[in-house]
This record gives sequence, structure tokens and C-alpha cells, in this order.
Amino acid sequence: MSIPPLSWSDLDALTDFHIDTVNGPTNAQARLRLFGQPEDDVRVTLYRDNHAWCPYCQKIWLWLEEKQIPYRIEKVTMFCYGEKERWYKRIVPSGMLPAIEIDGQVITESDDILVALEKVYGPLGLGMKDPAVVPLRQLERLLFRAWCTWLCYPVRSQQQDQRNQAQFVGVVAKIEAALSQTPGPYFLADFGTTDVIFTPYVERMNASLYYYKGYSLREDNPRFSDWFDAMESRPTYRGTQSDFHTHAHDLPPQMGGCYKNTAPQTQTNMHQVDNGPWVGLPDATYPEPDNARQEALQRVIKHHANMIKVNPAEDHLFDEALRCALTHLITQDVCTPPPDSDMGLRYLRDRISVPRDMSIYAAKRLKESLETTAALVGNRQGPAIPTRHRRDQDPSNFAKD
Ligand SMILES: N[C@@H](CCC(=O)N[C@@H](CS)C(=O)NCC(=O)O)C(=O)O
Repeated sequence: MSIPPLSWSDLDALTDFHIDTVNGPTNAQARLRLFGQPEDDVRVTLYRDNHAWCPYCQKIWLWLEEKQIPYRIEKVTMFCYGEKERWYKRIVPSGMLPAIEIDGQVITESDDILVALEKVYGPLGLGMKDPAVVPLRQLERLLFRAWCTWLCYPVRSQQQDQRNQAQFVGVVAKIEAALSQTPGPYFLADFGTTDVIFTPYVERMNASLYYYKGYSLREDNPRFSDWFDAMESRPTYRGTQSDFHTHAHDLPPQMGGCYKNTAPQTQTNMHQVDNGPWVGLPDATYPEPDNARQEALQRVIKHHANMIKVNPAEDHLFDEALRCALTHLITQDVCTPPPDSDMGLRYLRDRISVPRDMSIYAAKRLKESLETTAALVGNRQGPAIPTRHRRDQDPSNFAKD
């Protein structure tokens, strides 16, 4: 039996989700991070992308969070999402991210930023130039290049794709061997800079190869699997962690294209990442937090006016359809949306960005409710996600947190 949609105020009464963005756990919404220290102690500003997408920004973000350095965050638009802010080009003329300002000095290039931060605050575990860290940093770049070769270039034959896969898997074997050198799950005896440096691209490799190549980095490699699990035990990492869907669709414009292979597993994986079920995908394996649904509900309520405005469906229709999906999300009762609202609901389903909008399990639950609700009235997909740019996500159309 279908129940009527709850009103916005009824929905609001059903979530008490709240986090302290300044002193609480790592989160993508914060503009200031103090870790309980006075604001006067802030010496660092991190300039990073609005979408919490840029891998080099994630590296610096994670390092600052791990070291609990008080810092400010200024968010900047990446070229493929919209127009670069003029104020940022005055600070960094190339517009490249990340950058930091420390005691009035601007530094770009993520590795140089980490070296500069180490000089002021000391290293995180073993530092950037430690003889144990340097070869691992080189190994990370080797893996990056093998990944690009496999993912980002068209191939003439299936054999060529398999050769590229073999080359990538060969580098992964070296990483498995490196991870086996210590009894714990991290690259060196203790968690440190090396783990931070591997994190952004390994997360993107896990997502993109699962989606475009039917290859599961995390599931097929026991040491990598332990490393991912250990990373997910850290609230710092969880706060920066993205999901398969966000990466699969953010990467093509950034990388100049991602090319799928013809493996049957690829078809299966693409279908699951795009259409669900999302719970169970190997993008997150830690237990689902109890408040995932409350988080998703609170985040949508906060931004619903903009979400309705940018949705291709007519405002009145989408308002009701969205409330039906949220009613399902929070009560788990069936709530039938108005006819013809399936496309608008799937448009939103395809545009939840993790961690920018919400954390990974909140997004899985919201997508599930949007899909379940849409399926009650039709099977039309929303307009395709663009692959050369992501101006459908232009931050200027959305309120700042
Ligand atoms: N080598 C640089 C690379 C930085 C980089 O490529 N940043 C990209 C984003 S991941 C960027 O700012 N692109 C400009 C834009 O997209 O607006 C570093 O390590 O910081």
C-alpha cells in the first residue's frame, strides 16, 4: 500500500543529523577546521575544488586532517565544472589546485606543499624525503602511469586491452610485495605520508577499473584489500572518501576519456554502479552507520530548493516526487510519486556527489530510494551524464554550505 508524501516540515522532524563541521569528524562541508584549538592559531589556508574531487587536493586535505593542523578551506571551481573564480587566478594565475597559503606565502604543487608543511609541523610518520618513502612514492607514480595507459587510451583490439591490463597487474604485484614487507596493513610499520600519497589515485583506480574494465582492485589483491580496510577504519579517510558512481563519472572529463573493455563483467559492474543495488559494492566495506538515512535526509532538506530548481522536471512535480523518495528513505514505506516523475528522480539519482553532498552510505540509501520511487511510475532514464565536462554540476547553481 502506498502512503502519501510527507511535507517538508514533517520530513525535517524525522532527522536530527548534525555534525560539528569545525571541530567534529573530517567532512567535505567545512570552511574552517580547528580540532579544538583557538582560531588565532590558524596559519594555513587550503584552496581546493568545490566538488571535493581533485585527487591532489585530497592528498593535502587528508594530511592536514591526520596531523590536526588548524586550517581554513577556500573552495574553487575546476575548469570542467564552470568558470574559475577571478580572485583565485589573482592568487594562482594558472588556476591549478591545490594551493596553500601559509603565513602569507602561497605554495602550489601537492608534493611541494607537503614538504613545506613538514618543515613547519613535522612529518606524518616518515616524511616525504625519507629513504624508505622515496621508492614508494616512485612506485605510486609507476602505478599511476600503468593505470592511465589501460584506462585512458582507446585500443584497437581486445588483445591490446589485455596487454595493458597485464602491465597494470604487474605493477600491482610490486605493490602487494611492498605491502607484505611489514606485518601491519600500511606501507610502512606505521601509518604515514606514504599511505596518504597512495590514497587518492588508488581510490580512483578501484572505482574506474571496476566500472570500465570489470576489474576489482580491492577484491582481487589481498594486501590491497587489507590496506583499504585499514584506511576505512580512519575517520579522516572516511570523511574524504568518494564512491564508485562519483568517480566513474567525474573521471572522463578530467582524464580526457575513460575507455571500457568488452568483458562481460564490465557490463555487469557498470549496470550495478549506475542502477544499483549500491549497498554491497566494494567501494566501502565498513559497516553502515546507523544514521546514514538521517544524514541523507538532512542534506537534501538543506539544499532542496536548488535541487528542484536545477532538475529538468517541472518544479511542482519534482517537489512532490522528491518528497515521495524522502518519505521512502526515512519510513521505508512505499510512496508513489506523480506520473512522469521517473526521469527527474533518476536525474538526481545520477548526480549525488560523494563526499561533496553526503557520505558514502547516505548516498547509497538516497540513490536506492530515488530508484525505488522512480521505478513505481516508469523506466525512463534521466539525460545522460556529460563525458567532456560536468557543467551540469556547476557550483554557481548551488548554494554554498
Ligand atoms: N602536479 C600538480 C597537479 C595538480 C592538478 O593536476 N590539479 C588539477 C586538478 S586534479 C587542476 O587544478 N586542474 C585545473 C582545473 O581543473 O581547474 C600537483 O601535484 O598539485
